[in-house]
Amino acid sequence: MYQKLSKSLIGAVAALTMLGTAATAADWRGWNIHVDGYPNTVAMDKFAELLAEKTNGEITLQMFHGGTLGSQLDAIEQVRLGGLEIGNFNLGPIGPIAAEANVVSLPFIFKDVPHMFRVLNGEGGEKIAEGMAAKGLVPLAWYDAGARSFYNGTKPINVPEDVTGMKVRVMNNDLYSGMISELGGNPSPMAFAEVYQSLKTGVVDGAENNWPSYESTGHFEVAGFYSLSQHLIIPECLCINADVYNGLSDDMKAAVKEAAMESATVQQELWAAREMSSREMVEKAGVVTNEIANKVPFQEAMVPVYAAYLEANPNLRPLVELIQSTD
Ligand code: GTR
Repeated sequence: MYQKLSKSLIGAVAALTMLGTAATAADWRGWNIHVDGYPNTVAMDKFAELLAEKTNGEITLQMFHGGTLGSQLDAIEQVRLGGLEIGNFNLGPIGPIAAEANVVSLPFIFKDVPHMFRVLNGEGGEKIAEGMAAKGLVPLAWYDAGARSFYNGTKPINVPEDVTGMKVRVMNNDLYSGMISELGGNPSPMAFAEVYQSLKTGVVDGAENNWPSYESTGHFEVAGFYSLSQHLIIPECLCINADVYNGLSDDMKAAVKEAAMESATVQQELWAAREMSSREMVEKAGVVTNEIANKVPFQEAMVPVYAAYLEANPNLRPLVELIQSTD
């Protein structure tokens, strides 16, 4: 009898302990739009691995790649509301939610990618992060997404007039629609997953993206002229739901942040290599690339886009000026 009781007691204690673990441990779910082998996909898997390691298994993350959990716009909402904990997002579609983050979507605001990272790693990055956190999204680390350029199926673009009358897919953000309109084109905001079919069937004439996405989506197969306008250099975030992050102990916060920073290092290294290999791959497949000798007319055409942003957000003029005056 005594033995029986003690056995069941041990069992009960064990069950309680397990329950205790289950209550403190967290199983997170993460969203990513990209395919297997893409730098962001590899880096997000690395993040999941490091997270488990650095939290001694207290936090685990299941990654859902390829946009299987929905479009980027939906996923951003999900992470803000807590339906998902983690996402790798481009700051483009976050801009309409957090005006500070929208500053990176002003065409030609960054001179190049190193300039963007200098801004992000300084006061500008803090301001952007604060704006995002206030809307429920905490950026844990920044990913590289290179520069975006125009592509289409009919001709190289050399001057703004070449865009006139062209229907161009953009991400959901009024600044991008304004950008295309100012060049005389017709903007068509659309989810990433729909672009291939739209280019193929002529619903749009062109789009814009970086080398790796142009290649990984197969857009190069149906829009073979890539013109190096490099009009947008938009960072991406490894973002977490603000309540989830703020609810963590300081130790856990540090572990999560560390895992994110290390995954960003992995991403940035893979990114540099993939930009080159993607370009090489599509050019071998027959893509015609052209440099744009004079980007000034494109930049000048963007004056009304800046004016609209500053009119809507007069308080963010110092942020724009801070970026412009950062070396
Ligand atoms: C890619 C980016 C994606 C998505 C996509 C798009 O470069 O990594 O997150 O924003 O562009 O054009 O929708």
